[in-house]
Amino acid sequence: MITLPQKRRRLAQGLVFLLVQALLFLVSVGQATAAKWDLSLPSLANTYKDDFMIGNVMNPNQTTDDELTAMFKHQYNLVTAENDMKPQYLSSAKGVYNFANADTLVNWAKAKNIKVHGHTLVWHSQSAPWLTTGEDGKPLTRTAAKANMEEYIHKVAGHFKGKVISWDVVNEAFDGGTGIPTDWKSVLRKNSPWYIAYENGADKKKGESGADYIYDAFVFARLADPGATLYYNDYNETDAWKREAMALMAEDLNAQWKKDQRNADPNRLLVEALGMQAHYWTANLNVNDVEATITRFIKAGVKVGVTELDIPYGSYSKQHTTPLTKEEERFQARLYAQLFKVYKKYANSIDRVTFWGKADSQSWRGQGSPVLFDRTFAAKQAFDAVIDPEGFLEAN
Ligand code: 9MR
Repeated sequence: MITLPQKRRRLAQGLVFLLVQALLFLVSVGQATAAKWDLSLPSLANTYKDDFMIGNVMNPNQTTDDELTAMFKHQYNLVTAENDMKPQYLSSAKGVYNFANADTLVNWAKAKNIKVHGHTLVWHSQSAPWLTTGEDGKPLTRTAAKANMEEYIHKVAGHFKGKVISWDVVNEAFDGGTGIPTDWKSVLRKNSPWYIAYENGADKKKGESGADYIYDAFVFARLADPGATLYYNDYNETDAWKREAMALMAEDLNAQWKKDQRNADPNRLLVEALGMQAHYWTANLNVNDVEATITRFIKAGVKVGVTELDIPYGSYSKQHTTPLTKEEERFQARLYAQLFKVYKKYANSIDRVTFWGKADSQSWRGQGSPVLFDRTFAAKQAFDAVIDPEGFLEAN
């Protein structure tokens, strides 16, 4: 027979037990998910200091995060604004410029001695209509669009002069190619508002076309900031047609620049580097295609940049949505190791390798767990693979 005080005591003991269990559970969950950067890891930037710069993206609101900043400084020596230097954010209307957010990022980088890559001056996407389109919604004429472009690039590249080391002058101008092109202009994105405006008033007899906006953009960027290395940047750059189109374009525009009276330095190219965005998938990344692209670009006489690297698990049509198993992580890591072996081989021609995301939880393709650090900011096998590609491939 249990007495009432005994019952109360047992109830109290039971409650204490439950409380302790709940606390232990919360602590273990907290430990498992508390995201924390490990500053004792080897440094990516340091590992590759004799090969190329190592970069990643930042957003201005992340610059007040001291832990993140310490990690960034430890791992990277170059930063790209993930969004805030895109035309849409810098100029919403003619004559209106807002540099506040971009400046926050650039000043943060300067204080930390991290170099800045500018992304991007001329793009069909994320750009205010005033540049290319009239208030009536109709395309501007070639002459009007050119004047707006000159004004925009003069203003923006002028503002960041001496503060960025390089610019993606034109981003993603190609679209829809299949076979290997012999004329790069034939595979341009014809529905880009820039292409459409430049086509409006083009004198076909003189050989003018919508494609001319690309040359103008590079010339305006060179004149506005002669200190910046000028890039053309695109994705799916390992597709045979696009690789060829990008290389042909660089060769053609550089030949045109040689004869241009505005060219003050005949030894300097206009399109100095081709950016491989490197948004890959584990299911179909073929490292031989990556090497073929790098060698084609080198043959075109330019430098190469790996500008937005990530490798989500799966493929575009079959996306992965759960955290990776150890085996999936290993598969992904092996691809990172193979890529970096190739990058090291061509290090003389590669300026930089920039990752597009610091941790899986902060990536625009986060579902596929695409980058080197997981959702708790712990280093994945991919990190080890990048630090020591040969060693990783041997052991795995
Ligand atoms: O990572 C960027 C994401 O935050 C933006 O929402 C998106 C909007 O277009 O742009 C992403 O960055 C893109 C980059 O500027 C150009 N190459 C492709 C990248 C992914 O779309």
